[in-house]
Amino acid sequence: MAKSKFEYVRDFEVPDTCLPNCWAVVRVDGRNFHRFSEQHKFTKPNDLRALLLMNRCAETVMEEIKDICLAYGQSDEYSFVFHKKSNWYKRRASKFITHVVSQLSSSYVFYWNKFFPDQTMLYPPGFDGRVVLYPSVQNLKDYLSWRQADCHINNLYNTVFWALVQQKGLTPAQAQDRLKGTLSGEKNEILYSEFNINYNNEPAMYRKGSVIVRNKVNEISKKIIKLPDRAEQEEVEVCRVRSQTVVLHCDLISDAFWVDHPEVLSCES
Ligand code: DGT
Ligand code: MG
Ligand code: MG
Ligand code: MG
Ligand code: MG
Repeated sequence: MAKSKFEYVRDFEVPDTCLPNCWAVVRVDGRNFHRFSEQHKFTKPNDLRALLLMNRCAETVMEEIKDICLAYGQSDEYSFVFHKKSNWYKRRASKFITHVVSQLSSSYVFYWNKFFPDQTMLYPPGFDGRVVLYPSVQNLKDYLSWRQADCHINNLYNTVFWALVQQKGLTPAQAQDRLKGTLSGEKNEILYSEFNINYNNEPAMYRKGSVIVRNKVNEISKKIIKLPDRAEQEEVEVCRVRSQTVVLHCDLISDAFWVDHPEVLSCES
C-alpha cells in the first residue's frame, strides 16, 4: 500500500524496550489516596475492605498478564514482577506500565461495590505507574524486601499512632510528638503496656502486606468422547493443570519464601 506523506511522523516515536534478561517491576500507586481514603471513610490505620479490593484487582492483573510471576502489595500500592525472560509486547516499557495501570484501575472501579457495598464511589480514582529493571535476583529480592520493610515500618507507626488517638484521646499532634524519635522496640512496648496489644498478633496482612503467586492445581473434569474403536460414546475423566493465583501474607525478607517457592523465578511455566 502506498504510504501517505504523513507517515514520517512515525519516526518521532522512540523505542522504550526494557533491557533483556532483567526483572521488570511495575509499581502502581493510588493518586492522592490520602484524600481518597478520607472521602470514602477508610478505617484507620487499616481498612480491610480497601486492602482486599486491591488484592482482587492485583489478581485480575495477574489473570490477564501471564508473564507476571509475582505481585506484592501494601497500602495503596502494588508491585508486579515481569519474569526476566518475558517478551510480552517486545518488552516495551509503555505497554508494561499502561496495561498494568489501566487493568488495575478499571478493576478497582469494577469490584468496588463488592468490597464497599455501603459506600458509593464519590469520584474516579487514579493510579500512577513506573517500571524499574533489576538485573540480578538479589536486586529483585532486595526491592521486594524494601517494600515489605516499608509496610512494616509504616504499619507499626500507624498502629501505635491511632491507638494513642482513638483509645487514649491524644490529638494527632500529641501522638506525633509522643512517637518522635522512638525505636521500633519502644513502639512495641507502648502497644503492649498501654494497650495490651502484642504487635505480632496483629493480622499478617497488615504487618506483612500481600504476596500473590501462581499455584498449579490439577483440575479434573468429565468429558464425553467417542473412541474410534468403540461403538458408543463414553464419559472419561480429563485432567488439566491449571494455574491459579493465591494471596499470601508471608515474609519475603528471609530466604524461606524463596526456598518454598522456587517456581516463582524459575524459567519453566
Ligand atoms: P500520591 O501517591 O503521591 O499521589 O499521594 P498519596 O496521598 O496516595 O500518598 P501515599 O501513596 O504515599 O500514601 C497512601 C495514602 O493512602 C496514605 O495517606 C494513607 C492512605 N491509605 C492507604 N491505605 C489505607 C487504609 O487502609 N486506611 C486508611 N485510612 N488510609 C489508607
Ligand atoms: Mg506517593
Ligand atoms: Mg498514593
Ligand atoms: Mg502509596
Ligand atoms: Mg492497539
